[in-house]
Amino acid sequence: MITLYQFTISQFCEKARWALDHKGLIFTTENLLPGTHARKALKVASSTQLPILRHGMNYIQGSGNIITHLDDAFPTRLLTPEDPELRKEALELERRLDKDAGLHLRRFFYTYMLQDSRQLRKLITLYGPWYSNNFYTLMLPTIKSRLVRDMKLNALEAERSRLILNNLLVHLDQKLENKEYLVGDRFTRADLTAAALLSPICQPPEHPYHTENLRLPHDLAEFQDRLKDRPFYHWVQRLYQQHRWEVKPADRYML
Ligand SMILES: N[C@@H](CCC(=O)N[C@@H](CS)C(=O)NCC(=O)O)C(=O)O
Repeated sequence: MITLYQFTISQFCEKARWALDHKGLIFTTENLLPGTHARKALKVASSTQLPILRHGMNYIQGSGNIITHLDDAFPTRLLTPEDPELRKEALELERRLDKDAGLHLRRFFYTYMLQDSRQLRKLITLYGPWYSNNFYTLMLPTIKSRLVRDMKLNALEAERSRLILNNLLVHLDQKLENKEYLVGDRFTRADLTAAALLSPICQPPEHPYHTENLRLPHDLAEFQDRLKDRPFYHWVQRLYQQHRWEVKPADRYML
């Protein structure tokens, strides 16, 4: 039995979820809400961060650890290259992506999402429990100040994060100039990580929670518009089209 403890809209949870789907595994999800998630997480793991995967009696925390665990436990459709050089390259790139496309995109993204309380509430309650909308209407001011504190959301940090993200995007554009995939010649955890972590700004229609329907606040929408012709942007859309649902629901196997 496999369960993913997640926030539906988290990019790191999308990374873990995609890895589970890539393996063709049938799993259940437990959708937690930011704020109330901490108690649940600390019961089974050492910190409050999601995603956390429950596999039988084991709990694995962190999207990268989850991919490694899945490749060890289900060694078909490997996401980690077997060749030692390619494996090293994929893991190094994943580490950079986790930071630059994960933490920095998130900081930049939420700094601007805070400008639009309605969309912010819509985003964090997406597919949440029935009471989430009312709960967050009351809790939004508290949640906002926690987001600001935990993610260091302010204009200066957001600008620094935007520059770091831009460097990464230039690096990806260059890497993808004459290549289909980031490492070697097949889909690996580096590609999955890049596409999942960039999904908030690329909004691919194949995202399982249809985040493409979310209206971005003005500044963020303008930033997105400027990216739409870039090679990395098209590449993320293509990866979602070709690889996000490669194993069809009917062909999955249950444990
Ligand atoms: N390195 C971690 C990052 C996970 C992470 O940052 N999770 C965020 C959501 S995107 C989280 O759980 N934040 C709430 C908290 O830390 O309590 C991973 O790869 O899974």
